[in-house]
Amino acid sequence: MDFQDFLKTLEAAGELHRVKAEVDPCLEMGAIADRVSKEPGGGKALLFERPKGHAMPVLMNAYGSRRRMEMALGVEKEARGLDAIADRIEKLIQEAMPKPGLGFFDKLAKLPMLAEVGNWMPKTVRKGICQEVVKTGDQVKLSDLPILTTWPGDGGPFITLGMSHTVNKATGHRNVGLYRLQVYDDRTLGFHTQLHHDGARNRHGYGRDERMPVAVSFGGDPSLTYAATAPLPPFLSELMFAGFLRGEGIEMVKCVSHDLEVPADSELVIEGFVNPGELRREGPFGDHTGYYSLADDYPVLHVTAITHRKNPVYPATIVGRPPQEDAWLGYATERIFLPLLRMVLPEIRDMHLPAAGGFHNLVIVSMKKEYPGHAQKVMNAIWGTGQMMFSKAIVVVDEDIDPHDMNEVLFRVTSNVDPRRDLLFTDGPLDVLDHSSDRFAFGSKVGIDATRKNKPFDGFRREWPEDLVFPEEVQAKIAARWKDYGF
Ligand SMILES: Cc1cc2nc3c(=O)[nH]c(=O)nc-3n(C[C@H](O)[C@H](O)[C@H](O)COP(=O)(O)O)c2cc1C
Ligand SMILES: [Mn+2]
Repeated sequence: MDFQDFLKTLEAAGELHRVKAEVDPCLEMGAIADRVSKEPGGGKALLFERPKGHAMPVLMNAYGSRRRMEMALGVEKEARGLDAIADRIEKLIQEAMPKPGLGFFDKLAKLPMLAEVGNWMPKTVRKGICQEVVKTGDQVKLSDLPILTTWPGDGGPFITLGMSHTVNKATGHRNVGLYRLQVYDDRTLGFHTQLHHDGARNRHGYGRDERMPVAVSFGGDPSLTYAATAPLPPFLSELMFAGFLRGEGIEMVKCVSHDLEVPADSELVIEGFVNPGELRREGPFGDHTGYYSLADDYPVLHVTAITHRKNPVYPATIVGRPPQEDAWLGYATERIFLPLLRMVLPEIRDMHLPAAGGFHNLVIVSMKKEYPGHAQKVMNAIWGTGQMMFSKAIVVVDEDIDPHDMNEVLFRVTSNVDPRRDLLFTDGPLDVLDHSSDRFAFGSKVGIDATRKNKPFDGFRREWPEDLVFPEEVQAKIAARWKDYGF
């Protein structure tokens, strides 16, 4: 599926609203998308047909609902929706586990899904629609693109839904990450690769006099846009992960001004180089923390070419006070990454990253507690796992509690917790966008053990009261007689 197929699918499903009036990409578009994405359920996708001063239409809020996120990842017809992807991953993990008593070839024969891995790899092709129009040299003008200024205090216009392709020089691994890019002028962009992300790590692999090639692609199969936001470990390629999600490898074509490859069916590609050591003030930017992230020094991307298909659609998003479109990208991650987390923490039942916590600030997990310190062990493990290291507050509830039911979670936190006993304080890395800590990217964290303290190993000296539950026969009786009561 290319991006315009996705657009058609959205429209056929009644998920697209076309805005035919002229709309200014400076503030007006962002304000509309902010309001629509905050409607219950996330509102519709928005196609701005007439961006002021530009011919290229703009698509926003494309991923901004559960249904559209499911459509983007091809699971809208699955009963378990995004959890169907988690199920596939769980099955893969089980298949990959060594089975006792089987010989090597038996084992291979029993791995139908692992045999598919080859199909998920990206493939190189000679031509792509993303190069139907090629602009190099003096023809390169970022101002030709309908790039949004989303918030009034922003340092300028920002590209918000471009996927940055880089290569790790040491390993040859390709990385695709979704990073914002600030427009300085017609051929210069800020390259906002945050400290902890692979994009930043890749930059450090280039020598003192080596320019790092970068390509920023837009659109193509929506599964790659999601994969570019997913917290994959550096060795796991986003291209391959997107191939897994869509069941087929992505076709890649070589750039026109350097050797990187980009998805052949991209709407639009910006090619360029990052010079060694060159930094420039980037930001401020109204961010998904719900605040302006502070201006700081970041690498600069010098644009060498812009290529696009004949009638491209420009994809954009706005980030700001949650909930917004990106909450649904985060929701996909919550569902898809649960089985991976459970590989190392099988005691975890379920997990919830509430949108209000902006992905990192609040993690709620339900777990089966089996030994002294078990809830604290889970907290510490989460603080030691990939991008979950940023979690500022972790709430642990018992296995029978639904972590998505916020009323239930608050009930357990406020009633089960003895603050001096059940709060665990620690320090560690914070997301670079966090503003609450006095120090950059470092601060304190809290774990809240809201489990019942009724196990012998809890060392609780008084009696722990039981939950209030009516006997099943009484519940069945009143259900059967509900009409008799005049309801
Ligand atoms: C809408 C949106 C905007 C983002 N902007 C940035 C950004 O400007 N810089 C950044 O480093 N990460 C940004 N991220 C987060 C990264 O995309 C995410 O952490 C990803 O896993 C990083 O991948 P990497 O480790 O391969 O670089 C953004 C995420 C979303 C959903
Ligand atoms: Mn990565």
